[in-house]
Amino acid sequence: MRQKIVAGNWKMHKNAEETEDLLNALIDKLPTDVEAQFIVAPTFVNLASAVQHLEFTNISVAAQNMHQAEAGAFTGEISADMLKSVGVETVILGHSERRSYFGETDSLIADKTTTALKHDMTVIFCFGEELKDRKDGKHFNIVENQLRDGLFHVQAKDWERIVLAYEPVWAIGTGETATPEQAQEMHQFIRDVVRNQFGNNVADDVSILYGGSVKPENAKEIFSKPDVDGGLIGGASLKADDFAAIASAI
Ligand code: G2H
Repeated sequence: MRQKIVAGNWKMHKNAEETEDLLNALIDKLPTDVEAQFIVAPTFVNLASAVQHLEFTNISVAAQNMHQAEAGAFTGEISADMLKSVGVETVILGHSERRSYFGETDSLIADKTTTALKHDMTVIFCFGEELKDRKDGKHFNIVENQLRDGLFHVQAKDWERIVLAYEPVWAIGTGETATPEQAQEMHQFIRDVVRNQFGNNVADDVSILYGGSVKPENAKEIFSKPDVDGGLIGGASLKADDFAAIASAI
């Protein structure tokens, strides 16, 4: 049985005090009676305190990125071991902002995924097409290639620690959202790609989240689609009321 997941990607928002305030509000407001996993991804400097703060709650903590190497002379970078050492078990990899602003390629994201899995971490693997790809009718090809180049090297047994997050780049932070039908069409395609490569068990069990301008107003309809197992939420995860409303829509 695959898991329903609502994750908040805080991006480069919230200092230490603001992080604590938002976590307190989420502890108060997130539903406790729904069968879903809730995750928040604050910035690196607030991960350790967030893990401590959220102990004994139904909310877990993810990092927004990590380096692929075990350790070394990589100024400014953070390793899987460092994340694990402060209690972080999940990492978001391949977000389109990492791909476009920091030049992350499919092959780099594949390496990061390998390292994260080696450390028994769960990977929220982000991918999705740009607007020009969709206009050119290439969106299915692009998405399939991202999956192949980023994840086909992962052994079937390790897929229980992979969560997919389809995020069409044209819908990220733009206010523009894929329609529920567009999301379902792509999620079904993604599950079929996984099925062809890894078989029914992996395909049926992998959670596929939708990301891109999910808000309280559109969450319910998007989440109602059979192949949408939750969401990766950016802007709306920064307000406790909005994130709680989205979490309640799962
Ligand atoms: C996509 C999403 C979170 P937003 O980046 O990953 O952000 O909900 O602001 O579009």
